[in-house]
Amino acid sequence: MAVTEKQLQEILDQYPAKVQKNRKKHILIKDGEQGAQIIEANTRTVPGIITNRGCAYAGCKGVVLGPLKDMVHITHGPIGCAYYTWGTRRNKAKNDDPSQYFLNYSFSTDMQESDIVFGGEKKLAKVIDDVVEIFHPKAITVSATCPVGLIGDDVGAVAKAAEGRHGIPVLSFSCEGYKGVSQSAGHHIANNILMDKVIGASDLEEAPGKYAINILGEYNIGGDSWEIERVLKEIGYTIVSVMTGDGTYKDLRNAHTAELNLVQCHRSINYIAEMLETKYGTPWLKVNFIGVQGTTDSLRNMALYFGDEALIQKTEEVIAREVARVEPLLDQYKKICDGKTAFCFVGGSRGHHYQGLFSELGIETVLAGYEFAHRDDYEGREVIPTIKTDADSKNIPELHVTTDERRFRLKVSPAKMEELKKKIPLSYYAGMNAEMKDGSIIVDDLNHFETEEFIKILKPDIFASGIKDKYVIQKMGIPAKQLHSYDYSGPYAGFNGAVNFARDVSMGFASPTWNFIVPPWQDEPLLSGTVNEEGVA
Ligand code: CFM
Repeated sequence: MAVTEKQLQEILDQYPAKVQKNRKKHILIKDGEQGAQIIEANTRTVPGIITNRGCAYAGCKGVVLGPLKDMVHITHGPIGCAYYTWGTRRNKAKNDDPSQYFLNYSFSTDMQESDIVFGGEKKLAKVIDDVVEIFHPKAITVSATCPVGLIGDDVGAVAKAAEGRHGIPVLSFSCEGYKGVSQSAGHHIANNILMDKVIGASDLEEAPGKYAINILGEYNIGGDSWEIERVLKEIGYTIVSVMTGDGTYKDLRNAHTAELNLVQCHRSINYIAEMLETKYGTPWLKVNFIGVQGTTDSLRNMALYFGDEALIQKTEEVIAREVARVEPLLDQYKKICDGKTAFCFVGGSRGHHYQGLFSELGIETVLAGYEFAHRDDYEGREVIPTIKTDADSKNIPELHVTTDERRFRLKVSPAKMEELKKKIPLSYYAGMNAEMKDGSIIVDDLNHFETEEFIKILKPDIFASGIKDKYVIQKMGIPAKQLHSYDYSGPYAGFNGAVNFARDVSMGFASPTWNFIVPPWQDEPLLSGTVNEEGVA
C-alpha cells in the first residue's frame, strides 16, 4: 500500500498556503524513474508545528559530549537543561575507573533570575572551581544554553581563565539551543572543538595494536557498542577510541593513530571523519551494524580495506559462526513479523539503519524520515556541493583543518583507494533514499499532524520513533517502538542485537493490548455544546 500524489495533496491542502509550500518540499514519494529526487532538509521548522526535533545544546552536550565518561560536563544555564540531558539517552558506560567516572552526576550552574539580570560568569567560575576541588577531573566541558547567549556571558573567557587556574583543559562550547535549526548544529559545534582540542593531543605516534580503528558515531545506546566491539575484538581489531559511546577523553586523544575510521552515524560525526582524513590521511568507512546483513557487510568491507588474508579468513569464520547461531533464533520471530509494515522515523541515522533489520524480519518500511538530518543523509554525499548555506548554517563556525605535516600518512595509496571505492563505501555515504522502495514515502521533520494523517492512510503494523510521539501512536492502536532509547531494552546492534530487536517487535505484534483500545472519539464526540438562541450577551 502506498500514498498517492492525490492523497498527499489532500493532507497538504489542510495547511495554510505558506505552510503547504514549505512542507511540500520536505515530503516525497519515492519514484526510481525520476532519478535523483530532491528533498529539503535542515531548514527551520514552521513555528506552531509540533516537531520531534531537539536543540543545538541537546546535540552538543546531550549527544556528542555527554557519553564521554571521564570528563565533567557542566551545563551553564537553568537547571532543566542539565537535568533533561542527563541519563535519559541510555548511552551506557562502564565505571572502570571510579576516580575518573562522572556520568552518574549532573552538573549545572543552576542559573536564577539574578544571574540572568547581573550575569552568570562569576557563578560559572565558582562551579568550575568547586568541580575541580571535589572531583579532580582531568578535563571539563562547559556547554552554553539559550539564556547564556542572550545575556552575553563570555563562557570562553571564563573557561580560559579556569584553565590557567587549574592547569587542566576546560573546553567551552557555544552551543546555545537556538544556534541552529535542530540538534544537528550542536553535533557540528561539538565535532569542531573535539577535533581542535582533544583528538591528536597525546604523544602517541603508533596505534597500540594491529588493524587499529576508531568507531565514530556510535553512542552505546542500550549497549550497542559493546555488542559491536565484542565481534570486532574477536576478529582481531584494535579499537583506539569510540566516539563517543562508553568513550573517554583519554582515548580520544589517541584517535589520530588509527588506520581506519568507521562511521556508524553519519549525521552526527561526519565532520570529524572528514577532518581526520584531511589532517592525518585516515579514510573513513560507512558501516551499519544494525541487522545481520548490515553487520556482515560492514565486517566484510572492513576486512577488504585492510586486505589481509588472515583477517579476511577470521572475519568469515566469525560471521559463519554468529549467523548460524542467530538464524534459528530469528526464524521463530520471522514467522510473527512476516508481511507486516513499519514507519521508521528517527533523528538522523536510524531512520535509515533500521530499515535493513526490518526487512530481514519480513517487515516492509512504507514511510521513513529523519528529524534533523541533511540532504546528504537522504540523497547521498554527492549533493553536498549543491546544498545552499543559509543564515542558520552560517551561525556555526567552520573549522578549517589542514594537513598535519608531521603525522599525515596516506594509509592506502591513491590507486588502491580508487579501487576500493568501487567496492566499498569508503569516505562515502549513499544516503537513505537509494535503498527505499518505489511508492514508499520519505518525510523530513515529520510532525504530529502528518503522523496521524499518514497512519490513517497506511495503517502501519508498527511505528518506530521516539518518546514525543509514542503515546499518540499507541492511542491510535499501533505498537510504537522507540528507536532512540529502545524502551529500556537493547542492545539492538550486531548479531545479538538483531535477536533482541526481533523479540521486542514480535512482542509488540503478539500483544493483544492494541485490540482493546477504543479511542475516546469513537464513542463520544470530541466537542459538544449547545447554540445559545439568544445570541451572545
Ligand atoms: Fe546519530 Fe544517534 Fe541518530 Fe543522533 Fe539523536 Fe540518538 Fe537518534 Mo535520538 S547521534 S543522529 S542526535 S544515531 S539521540 S544515538 S537516537 S535522535 S537517529
